[in-house]
Amino acid sequence: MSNARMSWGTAGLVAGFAGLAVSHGTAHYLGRRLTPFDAVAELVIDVTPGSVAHWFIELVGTLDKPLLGLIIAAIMCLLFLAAGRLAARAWWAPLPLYAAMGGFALLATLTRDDATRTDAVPVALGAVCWIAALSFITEPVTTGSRAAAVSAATSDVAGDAHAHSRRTVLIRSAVVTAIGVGTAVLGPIVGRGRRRVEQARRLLVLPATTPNVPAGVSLKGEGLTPWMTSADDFYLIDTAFQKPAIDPKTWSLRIHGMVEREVVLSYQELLDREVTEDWITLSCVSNPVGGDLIGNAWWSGVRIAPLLAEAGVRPHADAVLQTSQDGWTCGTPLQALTDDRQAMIAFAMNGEALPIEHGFPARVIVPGLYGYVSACKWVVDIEVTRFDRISAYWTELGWSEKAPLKIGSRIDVPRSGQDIRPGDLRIGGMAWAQHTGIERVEYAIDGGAWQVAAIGGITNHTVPAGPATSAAPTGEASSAAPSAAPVGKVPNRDTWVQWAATVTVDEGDHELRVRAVGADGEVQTGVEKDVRPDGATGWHTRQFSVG
Ligand SMILES: Nc1nc2c(c(=O)[nH]1)N[C@H]1C(S)=C(S)[C@@H](COP(=O)(O)O)O[C@H]1N2
Ligand SMILES: [Mo]
Repeated sequence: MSNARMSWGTAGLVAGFAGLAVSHGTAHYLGRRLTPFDAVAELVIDVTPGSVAHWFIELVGTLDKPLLGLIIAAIMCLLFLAAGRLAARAWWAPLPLYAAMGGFALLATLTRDDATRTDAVPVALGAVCWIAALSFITEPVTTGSRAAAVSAATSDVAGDAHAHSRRTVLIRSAVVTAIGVGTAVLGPIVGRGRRRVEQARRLLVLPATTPNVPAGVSLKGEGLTPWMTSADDFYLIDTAFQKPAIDPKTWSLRIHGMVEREVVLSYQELLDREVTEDWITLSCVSNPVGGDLIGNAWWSGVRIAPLLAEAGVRPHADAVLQTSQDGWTCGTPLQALTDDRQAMIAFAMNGEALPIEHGFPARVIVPGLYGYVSACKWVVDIEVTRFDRISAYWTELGWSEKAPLKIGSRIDVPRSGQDIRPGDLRIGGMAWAQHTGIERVEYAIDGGAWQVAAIGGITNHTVPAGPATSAAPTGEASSAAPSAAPVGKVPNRDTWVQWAATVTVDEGDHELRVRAVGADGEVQTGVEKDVRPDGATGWHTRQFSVG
């Protein structure tokens, strides 16, 4: 009996340490400062009262940290043993314990000052490993013991079955241990590549200017989304489980296909060309009505049109197939790359080298198109071709071949669940009509008439010339205008705008809805369509209660 308890406990230990090793390996692989284990130790240090810490350090001197590590490790051993024994009852019985341990590690990890969402990955993988490894190791016993129980009743084959499942358990434990040790050893080695690239990236001095958010684009209103999206807050969408870490020294871009002469650019050759910079809003086709898969940044790069002209595009070409270093592809209409818009090979975002996950060292940005047909990150190959000869990653999966970004608008305030009192209420959000520009934004309360909201930045007309100050605190349409941006550089044609208004609300339940009108007169449709196959439509509405 105690033997059986032993082996369940041992299985728990093996699975537990494998999970720890996997979290360790991934944390190092991802170049994190702390492993989840380290983070737990830091949290313990944080919450230990000063007097206790002082007493402990007096007692053990500089051994304090190793000893703390040992204590935590000992507690974890007990918990791993317990998890193993729980598994003897049912495969799911250890789950609450694992969830509690994983939850605690997550809390420890995410409360570090320098934590980012990436820090959650090692914790999650470690926890998944606990569950998977424990059920993998013990599966022969659970099935075997049932078989043994059955056969024991009829014959003496039971002993054999038992020995057999024991052997399988041993083999499986060895496999799990090997995976754990392998990850722990390989993670840091493979991860060094990414760290080297990150270092190279930080040392780069690029011909990119630091963005100046244009005067007047930001309206007053708590909870409004910042007009400029920081790189950290910029949504991330890609198919790469491990983001390509490309050394700019080894990067090159090849432009070929239906051209007179191939063009190949090294990173330095790209930087040496004429630089273009612009505010451009990028959105994902999967952004649902009211969603946040959209962001606005200051991009620095090299215009694609002159590059294509240099290559000499042959007649009958109508598309460009872009390929990333990790093999992702997208098809872009040639016209969007050769007309007057600022389609570029971008190397910087908000004045700094592209972050690795946003496409370092270079990606494509095309105003007016959804990301999946235009914004290839880690781009290495641009093939001039025809739509009838290519198929790209997402179009193969049933998304549209062509996908211009649809006019849209979103409510950010009031937030859901916001505490609202009767009286004046500030409402607002974002609106965009890419490569056309926003003419106006309208809102309606409780199905009433559409009202015109204030919009940030320069509006195309409707707004009389006013003093060059930032926007009106109350958000009257007429006072939300002025700034000194040169004509033709209106930061709204290719960017989103903030909209806001102040409304008076009385007690009870209300509904707010919003719609945008483009500079070409297009009124955002209220017809609701799903994101598939070429972008969602419909008015964003928000229910709120006042009381
Ligand atoms: N190499 C590569 N580039 C890619 C993708 C991808 O999966 N792989 N996803 C695209 C999609 S669907 C979008 S919406 C944008 C998102 O860019 P971001 O992650 O920098 O916001 O990148 C595009 N470029
Ligand atoms: Mo996307």
